[in-house]
Amino acid sequence: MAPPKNADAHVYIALAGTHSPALNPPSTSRRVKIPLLAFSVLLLVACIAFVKPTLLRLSKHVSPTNPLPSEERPYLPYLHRTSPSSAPGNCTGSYPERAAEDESSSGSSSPCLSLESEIHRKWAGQELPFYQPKSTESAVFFVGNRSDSPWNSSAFESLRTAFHFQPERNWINDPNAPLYYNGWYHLFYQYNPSEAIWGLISWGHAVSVDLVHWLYLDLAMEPDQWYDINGVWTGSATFLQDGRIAVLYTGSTNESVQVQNLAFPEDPQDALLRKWVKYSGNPVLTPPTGILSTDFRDPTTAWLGADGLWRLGIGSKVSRNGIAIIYSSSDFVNWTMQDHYLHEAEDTGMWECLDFYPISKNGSSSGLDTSVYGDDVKHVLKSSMDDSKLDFYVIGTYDYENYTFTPDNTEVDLGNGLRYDYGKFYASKTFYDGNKGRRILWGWINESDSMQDDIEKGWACVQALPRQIWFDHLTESNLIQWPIDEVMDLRRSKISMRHTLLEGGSVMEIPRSSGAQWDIELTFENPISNHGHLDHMLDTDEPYFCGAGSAAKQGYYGPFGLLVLASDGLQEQTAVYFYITTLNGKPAAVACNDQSRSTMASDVDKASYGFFVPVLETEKTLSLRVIVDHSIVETFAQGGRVCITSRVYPTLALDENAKLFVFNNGTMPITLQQLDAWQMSKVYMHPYATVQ
Ligand code: DQQ
Repeated sequence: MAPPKNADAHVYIALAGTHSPALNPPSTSRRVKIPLLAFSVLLLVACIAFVKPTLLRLSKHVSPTNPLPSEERPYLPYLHRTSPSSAPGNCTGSYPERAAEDESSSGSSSPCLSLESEIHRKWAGQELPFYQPKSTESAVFFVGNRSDSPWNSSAFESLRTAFHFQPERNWINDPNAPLYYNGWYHLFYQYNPSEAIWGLISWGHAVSVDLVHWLYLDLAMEPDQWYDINGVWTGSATFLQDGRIAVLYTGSTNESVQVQNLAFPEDPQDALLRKWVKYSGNPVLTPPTGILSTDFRDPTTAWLGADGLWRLGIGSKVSRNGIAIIYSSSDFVNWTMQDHYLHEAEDTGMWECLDFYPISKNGSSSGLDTSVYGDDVKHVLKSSMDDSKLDFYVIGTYDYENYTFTPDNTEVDLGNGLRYDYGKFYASKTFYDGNKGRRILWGWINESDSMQDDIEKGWACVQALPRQIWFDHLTESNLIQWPIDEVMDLRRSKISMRHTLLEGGSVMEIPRSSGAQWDIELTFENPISNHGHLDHMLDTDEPYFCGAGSAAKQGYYGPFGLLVLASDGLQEQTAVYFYITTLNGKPAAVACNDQSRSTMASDVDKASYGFFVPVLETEKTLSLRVIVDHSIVETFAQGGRVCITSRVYPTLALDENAKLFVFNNGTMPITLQQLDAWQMSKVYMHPYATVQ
């Protein structure tokens, strides 16, 4: 067997050693040595046949140079390939009250993921497909139907996150109007103060000095006017030229019509912005002619145009086309609808939670305030797709004179192109942090378990960690997202591994890795750039996609990566990994979070999420950062080019019973160049009143 190029020398020295007797001439004592040798070989075979499996079973894991035979890999109970269409669980569903309707219209057998795409474009020198969901797909909402729960109340407590933002109890959804004001970061959020399911929504409110530790304040706004009596829905904050903060939000009226309302802080001297006053002339906008009364919501942060007028985007749809309606105003109260849409995309359904902002072309990680424009600036338009519950973004050029937006590549648009996150991440919103000169993204992570479990837990949903966001000037086609630096302040004790060869089919427990709160950074050698032409090793002409159970699919290079929230016996594990596949005849890397073995419980979402990762030819390593917080796994692949968030509910891998493993389920060895894993501390998150 010829060693693959660049493989670790010591492995092949060991192999060569087994052949060495044949290279030496027999000595005079050959007759004595041959039976001895035969006996030794027999003894060795016996050991391998009987002793090693026993030891392996006892230790439950293997060292990187002693991979388990494939039939004994405890982490591969699903060696057969599972296609997306046979994904377990059902991923249909929507808001609780619409679940039954969705169930009947889409059918319980609708695929959780379908990643087919006809659209290809050059992405970092590679032809990568873009994400195109089927209209029935919903990666975010899972509505289960459990009759009894496998968790008791203490287990539920173990599943609650330690450093993700979440109210003390009940239901949270979209982040609203994030802002920085006089020393405080503010987060408002869609909140049902009465129960752990979506319902009559108010604006929850919390403040922080570092976006990591939080103080809960009283509700900022409640449904108490005819124009928002059915819900104070999503909205955004804008700093006016005189420094005042104006909030525009959607109200669901007494007749369930969606209208836009204004509100201002009662006392601008109060840095905590505790009291809000709704404008007496509300609503300031009602659905225009031709727009359904329930398809008009979620105003953006406003920006100033070249003509000195404010501009504002609102999500809607016309027939099946998603649209961003654009308005202008000189006083923030009287708004005029423009004669064209900011943007429109065919057959994408209702657009929710629009976001529109500038980014620096030069790739600086600094952010830009929302009204900045110029030759050095590109714009990002984000829409949350009501049909699929997926957040798509598109990068393009905004014409400040004519207030039109043109995607860089007109073939790749909202609904068929880039996503912020290929897992559970929805209704996101950015804000410009004037404190540190950066743009920060908040996104909502929904549940993976049943509504009944949420009611029993008494809480549901969290916010993803705030991510700094900027343009990737290396690929020139996507954004980079990275947990804000303050998250690193939560890092405590560290475990490191360096230059570890993982044989094909091996899995290795990371010593001293008990715990469910981790920030892990790891890099692997990049087989694409390090091993030259891999054509003969690409097992199929079909690209690999992250389907349910996909960590069990054995390729040449991959899957390799990390098992997190893994139980001792590996009955439970969430695999986060790379797989080197083929795309248009060339090698390409896919990153996935596979939830299919994340829990012994049934009736939770067990889909696998992920996508192709742009990797430059010059990049010699593949990197993952994986943040684990009890029931959340947030993955940032290749420096944040692709992000994948999972919500998983183990029954065994709780708290100190959760462990970390590295694994390589490919047939080729792979080198883990570096792994650093930090235990993360719990954040301070309490009502403001209790610290007075
Ligand atoms: N959530 C809000 C709406 C928005 C939706 C209601 C998105 O304003 O469209 O809670 O999750």
